[in-house]
Amino acid sequence: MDHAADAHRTDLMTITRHVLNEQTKHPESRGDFTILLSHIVLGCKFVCTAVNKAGLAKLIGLAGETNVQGEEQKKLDVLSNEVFIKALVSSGRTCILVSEEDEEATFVEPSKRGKYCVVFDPLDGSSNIDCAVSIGTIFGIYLIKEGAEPKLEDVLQPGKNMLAAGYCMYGSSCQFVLSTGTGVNGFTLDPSLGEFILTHPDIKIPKKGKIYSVNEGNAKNWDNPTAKYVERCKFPTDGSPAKSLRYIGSMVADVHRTLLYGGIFLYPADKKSPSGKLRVLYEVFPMSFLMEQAGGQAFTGKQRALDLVPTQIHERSPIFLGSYDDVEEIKALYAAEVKK
Ligand code: FDP
Repeated sequence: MDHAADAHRTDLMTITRHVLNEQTKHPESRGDFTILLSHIVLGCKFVCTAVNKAGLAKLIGLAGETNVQGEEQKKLDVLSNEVFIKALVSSGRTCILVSEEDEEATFVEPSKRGKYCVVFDPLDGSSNIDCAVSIGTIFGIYLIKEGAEPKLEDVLQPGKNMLAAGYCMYGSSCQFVLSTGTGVNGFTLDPSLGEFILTHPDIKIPKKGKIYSVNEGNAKNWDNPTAKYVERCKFPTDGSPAKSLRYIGSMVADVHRTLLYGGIFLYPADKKSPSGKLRVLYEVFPMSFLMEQAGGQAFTGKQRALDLVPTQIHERSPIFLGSYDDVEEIKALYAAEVKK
């Protein structure tokens, strides 16, 4: 046995150690955020295990329910939602929970209440479950005013007011990506230790990318700026090489690749879905928060995504996010369209 190598394994930057280090920079902190995060991490580890076992355990398949978006719910969706609700309530640090799977927000009973609101999609990309493609959990965290009674308006805030955001991707490895507003860090689950280890410190998205990611099957219904942008990706007019197309159809996986390799992910509005498909609170905001923190941009076709003020918890918005220069190009196309 290589004892030196084994000893080294205990000197790793785990996610808990990382967050505790961050906490020491805020002397007023009582550790509430660290406790909340450890409960989110626990939920992710549980879902990761369930996702890995799904094919064998026959957990996949319809649970016979439809969710609030009218989509068929899979068993894993139901399970993941229950896991996160229980983990978040039992942390004793939350007061309002908004889940993609629940029509109404959950107000935590007063005896278990804390000051954080968590908006989340427990299992995003669920149409990919049956074929074992990467799926993930997305979350964003808001803070309520000290001593105030929690109310729905506390979660109907622009994304720029989020305190933290992140996702966990259940892929060929389990990756947890987090921003608390001071950059972005990526952690990989070491299954032998059951710990997320810092493997991608201070992620910065390349300024310009070589990949575009979109469901081109919707092209006939796109507006002019989106159609023109995608055309330029394929037939650039400035002498640059054409971009490659990569589209998994699972937001966490498509955004994760965009964050690491650069490029642009777009889910635009179209004639059939004038507000796009993706949900503001628990898809658009957390991913936009991470993109900006990594040096990229996120745009709705009209404004900076994080400036949007949602009026309903399950509201949707078009979204263009990724490398700074690539998003700048689509912004210019929309600005030109307005001037016409
Ligand atoms: P899914 O429907 O499989 O749950 O919002 C959910 C989402 O997946 C995203 O993860 C993904 O980016 C998008 O929808 C894919 O939508 P299309 O199938 O319309 O491309």
